[in-house]
Amino acid sequence: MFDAFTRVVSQADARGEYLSSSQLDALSAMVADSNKRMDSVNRITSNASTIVANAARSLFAEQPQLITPGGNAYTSRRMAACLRDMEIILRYVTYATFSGDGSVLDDRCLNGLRETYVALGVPGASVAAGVSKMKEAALSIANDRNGITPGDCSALMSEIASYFDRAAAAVA
Ligand code: PEB
Repeated sequence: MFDAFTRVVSQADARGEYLSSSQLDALSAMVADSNKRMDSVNRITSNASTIVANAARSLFAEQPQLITPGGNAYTSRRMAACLRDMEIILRYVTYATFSGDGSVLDDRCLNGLRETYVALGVPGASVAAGVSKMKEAALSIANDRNGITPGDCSALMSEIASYFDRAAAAVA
């Protein structure tokens, strides 16, 4: 599990080199913009249950076969497992965002998840659709211009989007 700093250190060490000035510049820019990162993580974290509930509601409205008999989210046990899975994925996206690196998401959440879903008969494409709904909701909350000092958050928003996309692609 890496963060933006340890990843660069590990790459430099593998080559037996000092950190390059471009690596230092990139990390320095990340530190300079770190309040944006913390605010985004805080906003997504504090709205997590809304993000999960709305994404799930919208997923089941679009794919009602999931919640009818025979559907993979039918029975409250499976519904609970589904909401829990979405919450777990969102939680790891917030860890990746905080660390500035996707390896925590890969190593601790996505690795083997597709195989788990295949074994359980959980439709991966439906999970991916749910993740993409969480992405839209999380980005609109993180990128809300109200109540903050306005600034350019485009790079951070595409980074956050990329973690959701990575999760969706891992199970689709
Ligand atoms: C992954 N999900 C399920 C299980 C596991 C995971 C290991 C089996 C054990 C259990 O039921 O608890 N666990 C989860 C995860 C991590 C982890 C991400 C990462 C660290 O440890 N069903 C649907 C929707 C979708 C869904 C499409 C979006 O119809 C999910 C939600 N996951 C779902 C369901 C089950 C499940 C289990 C319904 C239960 C399946 C079953 O028991 O039949």
